[in-house]
Amino acid sequence: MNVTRRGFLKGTGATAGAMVITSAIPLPAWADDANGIILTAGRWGAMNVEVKDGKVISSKGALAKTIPNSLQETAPDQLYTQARVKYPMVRKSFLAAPGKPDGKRGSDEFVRVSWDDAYKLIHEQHMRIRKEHGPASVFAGSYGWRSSGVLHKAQTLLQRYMSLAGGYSGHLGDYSTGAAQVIMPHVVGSTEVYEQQTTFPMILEHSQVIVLWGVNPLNTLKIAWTSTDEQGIEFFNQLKASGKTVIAIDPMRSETIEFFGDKAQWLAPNMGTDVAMMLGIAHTMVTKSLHDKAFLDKYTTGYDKFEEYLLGKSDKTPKTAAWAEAICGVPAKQIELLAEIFSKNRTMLMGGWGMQRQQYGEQKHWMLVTLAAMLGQIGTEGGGFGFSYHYSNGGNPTRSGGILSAISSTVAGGSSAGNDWATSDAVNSFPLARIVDALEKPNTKYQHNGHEGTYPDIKMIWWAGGANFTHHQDTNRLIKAWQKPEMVVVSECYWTAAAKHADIVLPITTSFERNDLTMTGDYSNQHLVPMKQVVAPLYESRNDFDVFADMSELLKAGGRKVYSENKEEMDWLREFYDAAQKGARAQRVNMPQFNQFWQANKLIEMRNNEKNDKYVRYAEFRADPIMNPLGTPSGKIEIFSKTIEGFGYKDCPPHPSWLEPVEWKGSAKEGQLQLLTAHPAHRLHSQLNYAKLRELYAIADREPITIHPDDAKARNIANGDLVRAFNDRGQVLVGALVSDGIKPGIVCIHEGAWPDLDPAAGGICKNGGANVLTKDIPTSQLANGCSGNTALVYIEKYTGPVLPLTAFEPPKGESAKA
Ligand SMILES: Nc1nc2c(c(=O)[nH]1)N[C@H]1C(S)=C(S)[C@@H](COP(=O)(O)OP(=O)(O)OC[C@H]3O[C@@H](n4cnc5c(=O)[nH]c(N)nc54)[C@H](O)[C@@H]3O)O[C@H]1N2
Ligand SMILES: Nc1nc2c(c(=O)[nH]1)N[C@H]1C(S)=C(S)[C@@H](COP(=O)(O)OP(=O)(O)OC[C@H]3O[C@@H](n4cnc5c(=O)[nH]c(N)nc54)[C@H](O)[C@@H]3O)O[C@H]1N2
Ligand SMILES: [Mo]
Repeated sequence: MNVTRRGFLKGTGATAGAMVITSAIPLPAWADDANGIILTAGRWGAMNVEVKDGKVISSKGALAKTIPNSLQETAPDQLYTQARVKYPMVRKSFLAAPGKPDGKRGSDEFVRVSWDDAYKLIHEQHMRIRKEHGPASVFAGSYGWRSSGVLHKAQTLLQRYMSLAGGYSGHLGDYSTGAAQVIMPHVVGSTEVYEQQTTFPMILEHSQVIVLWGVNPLNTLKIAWTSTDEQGIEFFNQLKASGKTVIAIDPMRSETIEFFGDKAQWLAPNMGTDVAMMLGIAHTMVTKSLHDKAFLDKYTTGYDKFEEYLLGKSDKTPKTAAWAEAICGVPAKQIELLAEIFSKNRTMLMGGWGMQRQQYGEQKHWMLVTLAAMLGQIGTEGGGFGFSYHYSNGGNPTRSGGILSAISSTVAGGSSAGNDWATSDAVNSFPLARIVDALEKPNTKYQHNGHEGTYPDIKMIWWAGGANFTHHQDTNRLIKAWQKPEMVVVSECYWTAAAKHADIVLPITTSFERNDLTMTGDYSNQHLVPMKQVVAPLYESRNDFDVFADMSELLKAGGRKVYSENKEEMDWLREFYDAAQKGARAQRVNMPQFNQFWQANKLIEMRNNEKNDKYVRYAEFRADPIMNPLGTPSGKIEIFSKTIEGFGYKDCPPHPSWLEPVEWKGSAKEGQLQLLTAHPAHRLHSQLNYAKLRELYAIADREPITIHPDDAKARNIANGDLVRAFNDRGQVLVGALVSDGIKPGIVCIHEGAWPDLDPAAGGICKNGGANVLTKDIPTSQLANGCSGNTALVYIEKYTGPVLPLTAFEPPKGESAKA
């Protein structure tokens, strides 16, 4: 099959010949159609996509692996689901009276319009709003896991357009590590969460005890921000075979703990009580003199003040193992044993992020670093702590070779390059997870990391590449606040709840309908993968790049040229590739010429670097803390932070402390359970919720809720029952998964099910969207992170009317002709 002959590249800007797939391409063993295999990639890795007669039949991972990755099989679903947005659509009453909020977002019908009419409508309202209210009233901080790629970067492309238009309001931080990424620079001088870790080979060679503290790598390593290099899950598989001691601390028996089986010890603390548990371990260490005083003296500051708290000298409460047991529910004997095991072995504490996505989340990672400092193994081979082993294959060594550059949020050179356009970036940025707070309280002051900020008065929102109706806490509060702006535009491939709550929805291509490039492994940069277009854009979908380039033309004649820097898709890719090739050459790694690479339909694997293979985080600091100080004010690990003390935040004291969250076991009323919203195995957040994979996990056609048998029995709930989970923020319909794999008193609904609220049935979410129940509060004033794991709920057997699922159905008016 000669793909170009189908002519589907027409108008995408791809150069002729770019997509010629010849039979000379070496094929993976599973393929039987020599002409139809196209290499591309997603967050979930490099994929071979099988095309027949212009239609995608299947997709499979392109890298060898031991453990299959379910997400790689979803290409046909991604393209052909009924949930695709097919045409530009406008909310009926918005079309009748643009720019006048009427409280109907989410309940109105949609009307199909032409692309030109959609552009014109957006442009006119955008210009009016900008003129009346200034650039800060335009929110373009659009967050989310848009598809992989260095060109088709939805947010960046949106911001590039908004910069040309004169600036916008943006965001600070993210939902992932909101708390940790702000506290860690105060403690160790870097964010830690997005950094290369002591490598997997070093762990396998040197570590004796590996602690999985709230980490579920078998799930979370299925994806990476760039594209997974797939080495992380292989590492955990090797770790399992190694016979090393693995201890997993998690309120739920996660997929990872299941995977390790009897090769790991599972300890289940109550949710959100890890700081108490760690304090119990620390206290035991001090009383048994197991802590490394020399390390604490040489490499840390403020331990003495922390020890006063630990021993109860400052607050009359010694943080003994028995004290900890009463809070975390792990027996004191086990806590004491952990102190012995950790301190007498080379121990690596791997910390996940779910536990910092909670009120006072900052304390978790601070305390874990403090514990590691007391163990004195930071900077040793295989010892210390690591906060990115479960993410983007953080322990895979960095390769030698080329790294792709990417499109930026401002046009090259800006005004200095001779165009008279402002290249203003964000004019006001506020902590991302506070967006509903900002909508509710425009022009109000807030605290963030020692600074005072002021929320903008948001009148226009353009969201591209994120699913904020799934990702944000307290959906009902969000729905209300979302009625306020004068215009909401959503660029989407699918009819997500966010799209259904917009005024204007623009149909965007999936990554299979355009050309791009990606590296694999956020730290390793192991492969460079062509993300080839696989099929023609479906329906009237367009690339984000083209949408914003077109919109730029409306800003000013010639604007498309300025936006695109006069380069189309393949020109950009060639440029990014050439930059990588140049970088590779500097490291004496050869990469083929772009044309040759693109024709070959093959990825490039970068060369191993022996030095990087042996990378040990903090080794240089350990070797010489004077010459290699940390980026903290003292240059040392700060167990007490004078900077944070100076902020005077009651919700973030100057040393790691146990603080009781507003909603947790200790504050639960009779019948209330704690809600865990872990990340899902067969989705990336909300992405792929519509896919066939859903059959692997859905119960009674709903998102499952994991319930301990004791909690189920007390409520007369059986496995497979429909369950109503509720609190004063909302209610959801879920399917009961009764299992002893969760601590009693806790239930889990994985984040990411598409909200499907039914106004006719009391607003119940028919698809089990976890965030209908969660609390929208900041972790603290320090970081203002997301607290999606802070919530109490009631559950009961559902006995109401049958409520068919509508989550994946397009809204009313979708198929109407323009
Ligand atoms: N309760 C609770 N809530 C949570 C979490 C939790 O643990 N608990 N986790 C939080 C975390 S860590 C995160 S990162 C967030 C995730 O939140 P998001 O990143 O917003 O979630 P995704 O479902 O990945 O949404 C990505 C969206 O981009 C769309 N998209 C994909 N490609 C393109 C493209 O090329 N162009 C455009 N325009 N759109 C595209 C997809 O269709 C999808 O709707 O959720 C957060 N929310
Ligand atoms: N398959 C898949 N992979 C993903 C994602 C996805 O949605 N699907 N999301 C990606 C993104 S954006 C991110 S940010 C990362 C998320 O990575 P994480 O934030 O680490 O993932 P979570 O599932 O929220 O939490 C990890 C584990 O912590 C446990 N946990 C939760 N609360 C507590 C607690 O209070 N104490 C203890 N000890 N454990 C607790 C959970 O039960 C879970 O097993 O994953 C990435 N990888
Ligand atoms: Mo995340």
